[in-house]
Amino acid sequence: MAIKYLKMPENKVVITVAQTGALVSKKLNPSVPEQPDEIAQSSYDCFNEGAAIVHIHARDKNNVNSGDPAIFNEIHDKIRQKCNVILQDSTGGGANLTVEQRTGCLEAHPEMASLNMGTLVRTFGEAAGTVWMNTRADIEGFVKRMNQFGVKPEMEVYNLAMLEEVEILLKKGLMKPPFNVNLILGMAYQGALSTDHNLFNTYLQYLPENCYFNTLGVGKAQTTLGTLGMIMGGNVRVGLEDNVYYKRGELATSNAQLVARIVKIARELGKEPCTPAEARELFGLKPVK
Ligand code: KMH
Ligand code: ZN
Repeated sequence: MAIKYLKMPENKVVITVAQTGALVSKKLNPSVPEQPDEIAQSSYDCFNEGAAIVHIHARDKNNVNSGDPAIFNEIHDKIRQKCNVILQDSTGGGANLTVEQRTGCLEAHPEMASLNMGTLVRTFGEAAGTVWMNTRADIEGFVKRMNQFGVKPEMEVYNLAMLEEVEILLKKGLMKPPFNVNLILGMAYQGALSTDHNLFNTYLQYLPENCYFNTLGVGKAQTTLGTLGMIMGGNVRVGLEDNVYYKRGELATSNAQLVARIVKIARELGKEPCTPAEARELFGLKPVK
């Protein structure tokens, strides 16, 4: 089967860092940045190590997941005072947020936002058995709201059915190419495909035309599948949202440490991390000073 997706230039890779997430906290790893100042400092450190995009989740003062545009604005302003990294907000939110609240971040004008491509059931923990709604109508609603604010979606794909949902969405013509897809493996909490190399390869075979892809392996697959993804012409997402360890039994000391490791591997493969300006040009985002 011929591959259809867009490959990155052979000597380049875009690194995204997901620093905070909705599920991890300082209890799991004291280095998880939760409040705006911490997120901004961590973003700057990651930018200095080679990250071009920061994926952002907001917490209120009690560290509860929030969709409040004021908090997203504060995070954006604090990051912008330090560097021009691409701002990508999460519309995934958290188990406590409604679909409506999850679009709050768009009012803070990020450059990109996550777009989750299907409904999933949480499998364990406090929210086990609850449904994370992303119906086809919700997805279209998210895209239309992103279009109002000039925000580019990154489509989050957890299983093969969601790749079909990508095809269905693209046929509606609501989004401009090139498209961005994040291929997720290993997120057992939300029933994603497991971190099997053959499953990853299957994702790649069904990835539509005009799509750049990110590899997001949860846990130790952040490094292994991330490396494979780069070899296959893709980009990589790392960070404490998806993996709190540096290696077995050893917590990562920071998000920047995880960025530094993937950049080191990229360079060994002959790839330089894209600057934010280079990534903006590739993905069709407006330049930012
Ligand atoms: N936690 C990741 C597996 C979102 O924030 O909208 C997916 C994610 C989605 O980051
Ligand atoms: Zn996220």
